[in-house]
Amino acid sequence: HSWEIVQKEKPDMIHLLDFPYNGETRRDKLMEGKITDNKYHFIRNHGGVPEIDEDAFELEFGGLVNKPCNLTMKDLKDPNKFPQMELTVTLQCSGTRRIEQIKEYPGEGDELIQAPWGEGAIGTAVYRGVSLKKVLKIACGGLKPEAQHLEFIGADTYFKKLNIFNYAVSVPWRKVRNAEEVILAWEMNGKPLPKIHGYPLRVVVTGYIGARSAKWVYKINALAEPSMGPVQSQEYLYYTPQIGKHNVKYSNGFSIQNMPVSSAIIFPLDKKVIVHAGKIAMQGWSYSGGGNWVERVEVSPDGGHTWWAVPQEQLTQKHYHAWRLWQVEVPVEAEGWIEVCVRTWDSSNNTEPTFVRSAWNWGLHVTSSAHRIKLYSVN
Ligand code: MTE
Ligand code: MO
Repeated sequence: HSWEIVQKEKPDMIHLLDFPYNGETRRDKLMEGKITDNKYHFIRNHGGVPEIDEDAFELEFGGLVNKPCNLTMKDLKDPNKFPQMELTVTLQCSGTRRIEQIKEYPGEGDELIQAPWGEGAIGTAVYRGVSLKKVLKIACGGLKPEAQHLEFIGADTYFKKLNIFNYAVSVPWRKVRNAEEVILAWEMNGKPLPKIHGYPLRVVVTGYIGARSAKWVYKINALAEPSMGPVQSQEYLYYTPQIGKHNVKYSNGFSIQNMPVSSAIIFPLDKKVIVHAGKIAMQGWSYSGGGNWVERVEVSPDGGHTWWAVPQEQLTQKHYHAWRLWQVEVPVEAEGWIEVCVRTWDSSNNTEPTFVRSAWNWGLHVTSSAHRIKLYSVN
């Protein structure tokens, strides 16, 4: 079913897996503009695409809320009940650029859970919906004092170790409470949320790994502890470097929530021959989550010995919740094989580890190291 939807609505993706469907954005479409067209926005699924009738649909609130309740889409979309908001948000899968870690050392899992993502598991859209904080306040009368986490349950199911689970994740309550940066969205770039992106309703959690932005959300629980669902408790863990197949234990990893600063060179492509007159043109993206934004992008023509800042006017606008696309011409004298790289600095002065081996982890998540490619320079 999901493959049929993809063929009809998103035939031009870089298809990674047919089922569960996973697809990456084409390089040219990644660089087309700050907003990624719905037709090309990456897709990450753990199971199938549920068929939901919007008119019959109800979002259920339970657990440690003061007043458990159900809301229809009509309730949620009624501006007299809940004020609406729009946010431009970059969603990045924590598996972005995983392929570099796989090439370095093998890691956890089979293809089914660990798609071999390149640089295209990231995209930016304008989401319209309501602030989850406001809905909890208005419809549920707030949360009980012992509530610390909010669990989002999706209508899709997937298999793990012979059991069947609904997709379920959680975020700390303070992430929702402290700012209106978690939304229940029904519109993506001015159009109804596409089926494969969560129709009729999804959560959009700014600054967090894509996994927390639950699609097809039909149930929200306030909890004292993080969700016990396997996606929250057993996946998206950042393991210590000593962890491998022989000794993996969930307790040796911490849960990845905020997305760190990262970047990618999109053009030129790796291993290309470039004929030039002293300068090589480059393009790419830079993003930082965790309440940070991209301040500066630097490129290196010599494997990271010298760095050139990309002039601010060659980056798209500075943005709290979204990436910045950039283009630059970097001076190159050398001929033959060269290594060019990019690194980004964010608003907390964080930057990226130098080598992919510094970022390697058994779960193959957050490949945040400086992105390096090799080019054959003909000057
Ligand atoms: N929500 C549900 N219900 N099921 C899923 O498999 N995948 C998550 C998240 N929300 C997922 C989900 C992951 S890992 C990512 S990266 C984002 O959705 C991707 O969102 P997109 O497919 O709209 O790009
Ligand atoms: Mo993801």
